Formats: sequence, structure tokens, C-alpha cells
Amino acid sequence: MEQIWLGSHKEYSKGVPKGTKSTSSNFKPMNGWMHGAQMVAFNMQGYGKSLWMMHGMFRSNGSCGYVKKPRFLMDKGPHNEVFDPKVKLPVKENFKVRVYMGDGWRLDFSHTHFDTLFATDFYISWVPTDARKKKTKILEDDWCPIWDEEFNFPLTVPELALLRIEVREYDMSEKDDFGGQTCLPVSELRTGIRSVPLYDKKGQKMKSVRLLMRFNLCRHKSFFFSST
Ligand SMILES: [Ca+2]
Ligand SMILES: [Ca+2]
Repeated sequence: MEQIWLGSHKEYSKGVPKGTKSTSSNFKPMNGWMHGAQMVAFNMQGYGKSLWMMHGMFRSNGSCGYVKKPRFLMDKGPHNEVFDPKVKLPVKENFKVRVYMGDGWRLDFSHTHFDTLFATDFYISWVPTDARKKKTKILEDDWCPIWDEEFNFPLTVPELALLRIEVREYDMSEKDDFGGQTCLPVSELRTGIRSVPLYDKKGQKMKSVRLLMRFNLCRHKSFFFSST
């Protein structure tokens, strides 16, 4: 892995799927990012989580398409070591996410899109790359759900963390319906209350669907003391 890390400082490399790969699923970008490979050109085969994560990462730096590598992927450590994503690191920041409510589905979708009873039930799942998947409660029969729930994500590598949000409409007997998604680079989020637009499966911004959220990033105490 050290060769990839060093090679990615000065050279381009080309990645191809395994010879045994028979599906056309998208490459998961986080593996490359963790090893310092930025992957400038991508051949995406369809929509889904990998594409949404690419959109999320490149929302950084004003969405200009150019995102600098974090310092720790360029510099060696005090003992000449390179960053190893498999090594368990101390928690650096606590990332708190509160979702107050969501709205806009009744404007962007027909009344029968989700449920035929003119009522619908939403929940959100969250996946920061540094933590496990978490979910809000399901709010039934509501086009304008008010969750008012908070989640805490301890982050060891906040520089690479992406907050992936997906809203789904719960169905007991079939697969839940997709209700919007977004992916946000955590390092660019500022503490405060935000109106967060959601995107469709292709990554097109929905006209009206929004979440009202609060983000709070604070440096973890133990990291603060050990680094001073
Ligand atoms: Ca449904
Ligand atoms: Ca339902």
C-alpha cells in the first residue's frame, strides 16, 4: 500500500476491474481516497451510492472539480510512516447532526407516487464513512415529517468523512421507495442550522425537497489534550 501512497504523489495510475468481475456495478471511491488516489476520471455504469459519494466529495472547494488531498496523505509521520486506513486512530472530532424536519415531497411528486392512500411515511438513514449506518424513526402518514432527532458520529478521519443522507418511504410489504439523497463533505460543513436540498437518483437537485438540519462539529477532548 505504501507504493500506492507514494506513487499517487507524482504519477497517474489506471485502475481496471478484476478479470473475474461480471457485474457492471460502480467502483467504490472511498478505497482510493483513503490511499491517496484521487481518481480524476471515472467511468460510472449507473446511479447509486458510489456516484452519490463522488458528487459529495467534489462538492468541496466550491464544486469546481478540484479537491486537494488532505495533508496527512502527502506527508509522512514522525517515524517515516505513511497513513494506513486500517490502523485504528483516536477520535478527532465529534460530529453532531440534528434533523428537524423535511418538506417539499408534496410539490415534487404526485399524490399517488409513494402510497395510494394520499399519505406517506418517511425515514432517513445516515452513513458517514467513519461510522455505522443510523436511522431516524419512521413517521407514518405525513408529507411533512418532523423527526427532531440528533445523532452523534465520532470521527477519526474527518478530513475524508462524507455524510451520506438518504430519505426513504417505508413500505411493509415491498421495497421502500426512494425519496431523495445527498452527500456532504463533513470537513466543509460549518456549525449551524441549514436548509439542505435533496437530489434524485441521477444527482439532479429536486425542486422543492429540503431537510432542515443542524450540524455541529467539535474537536474531541482527548485529541485536543494529546495534541497540545
Ligand atoms: Ca410506497
Ligand atoms: Ca408507505
